[in-house]
Amino acid sequence: MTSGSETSNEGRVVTRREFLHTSGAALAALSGFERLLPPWTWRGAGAAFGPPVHANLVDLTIGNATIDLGDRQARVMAVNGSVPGPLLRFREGETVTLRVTNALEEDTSIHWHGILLPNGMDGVPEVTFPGIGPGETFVYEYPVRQTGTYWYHSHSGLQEQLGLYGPLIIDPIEPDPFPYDREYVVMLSDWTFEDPYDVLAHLKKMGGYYNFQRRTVADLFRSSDAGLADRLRWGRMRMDPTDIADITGYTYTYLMNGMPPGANWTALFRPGERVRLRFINSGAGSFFDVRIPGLEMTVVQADGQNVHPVAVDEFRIAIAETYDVIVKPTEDKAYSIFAESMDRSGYSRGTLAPRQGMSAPIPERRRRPVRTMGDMGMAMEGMDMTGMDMTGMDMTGMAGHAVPHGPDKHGPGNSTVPEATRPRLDDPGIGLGDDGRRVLLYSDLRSVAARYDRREPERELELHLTGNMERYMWSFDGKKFSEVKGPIPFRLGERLRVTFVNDTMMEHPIHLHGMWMELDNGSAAHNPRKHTINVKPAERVSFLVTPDTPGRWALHCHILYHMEAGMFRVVEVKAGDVAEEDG
Ligand SMILES: [Cu+2]
Repeated sequence: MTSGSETSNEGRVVTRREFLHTSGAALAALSGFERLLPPWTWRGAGAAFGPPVHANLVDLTIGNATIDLGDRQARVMAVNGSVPGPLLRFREGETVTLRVTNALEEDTSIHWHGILLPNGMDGVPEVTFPGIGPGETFVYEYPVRQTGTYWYHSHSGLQEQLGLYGPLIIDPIEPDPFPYDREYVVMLSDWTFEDPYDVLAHLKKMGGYYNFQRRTVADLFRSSDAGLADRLRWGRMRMDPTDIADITGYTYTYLMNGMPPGANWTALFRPGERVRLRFINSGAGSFFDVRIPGLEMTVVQADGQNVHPVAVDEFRIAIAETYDVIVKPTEDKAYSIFAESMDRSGYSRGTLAPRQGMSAPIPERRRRPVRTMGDMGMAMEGMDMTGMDMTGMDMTGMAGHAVPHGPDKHGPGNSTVPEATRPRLDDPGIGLGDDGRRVLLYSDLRSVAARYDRREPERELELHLTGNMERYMWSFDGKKFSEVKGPIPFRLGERLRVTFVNDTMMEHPIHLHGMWMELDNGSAAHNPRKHTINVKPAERVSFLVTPDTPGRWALHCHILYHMEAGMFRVVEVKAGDVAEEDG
């Protein structure tokens, strides 16, 4: 969805003046030396972003705009007039300057998601800088120390839900270790015509407000007494087994590069070419399951970091994650790029095609998944399964090593406590893995680069992900951000293991700013580096980290409404001894 702008013709160099013209009044000047890429890098994708901004001096303006979204007009907040905002391309090793002007009547900010940079450039209001006031310009400047697919977004209130996000790509000096002939960004997101603060108010009033997929009474009584026992257990947990996502297709329109499914965003290819698709989930409240029926996808990058190739039929992309895949369509026909929301209440869709105007069948949406005993952290041993309807039940990991939870000390901010928690790295996730498709697992991810810090952790830290769905309270260790006294201390240069324990029955994609989390998935020296780790219900998962940049960094759930509700902490990296953690 562009702000009524024309897209540039394929293969033609766009002059600065034309670029300004196409981007409308709310747009800032594109200054500096513009090094436009070869046309193949953006041909076909231009409909979403216009030409990429490949410069080390960039002006961005955040303002209100009205865009077409299917047959409706949407009032958005946009970067340079479009949603998503412009595709920024940097080169490894250069220092970039981004002048961000606020044309809104409220404060704003931009955070460069997954980018390692000096603390003051991270763009989180009240943590790393004061925010950008109306009419002000903030100048971000930082050296580019990494490569890969990333994104940027507002870190102020719920602005991200209104359209303040865009893709960011860093080209490596040495080419990536996998060949491809062309590439596209595929940015997935969600849009609601409701005011995001109304959405939050609805959720606070009733956690299941947008969940209309509840099992009917007939469903519940169809099976047996065991089914009834199951229902009573769920009732005690104050959660319905069909609560997969807080916010659903009831209010959301799912977008691909800013376009609703009917607009059919299209990426062109010539048969036989290898096409790199850079998937980014910039949704505020939606996980997507991505597949391209008829094509195998080879995952080559996760969170911007090269991984040993993994061939899959489908992958789940949590909020804020990125995955790069290579596909090789050989036939002269169209393929659907299908991104089904995790709760199956809707989808985002586009097409890979040899020519514009083509489409392929859109897959049927699958049955909604149902939360299981495993998600509740129920130990299965000794339970009488006789007469229980096991259909759709997830037994994955049941044989795995489960850790008894112990007493809950998290207070009213935590309404559920799993009996046992365990790693779920081999678990494809709810609703996946039982239909014969090869689905990407976290345990499949093996970093190409070997770990640079081989030390064993000298310190360990455990953080519980806690919540109360009914009251829409979300927190770490039972305390929302407004209730904690100080930051979590990290010592500069230490080797630290952090373990997340998910006490809730929802997935939480946890993002740590300013440093890589080395996901401990059994790949040892090749554990993948992640900026966002999706933690499944009743899961216990660890990462290792060597904090190398001083300052206060945000740690939070990337479900926008969970973060706003309080699932947010600050980590402070500084030299010297680590004080007792402030409980
Ligand atoms: Cu969350």
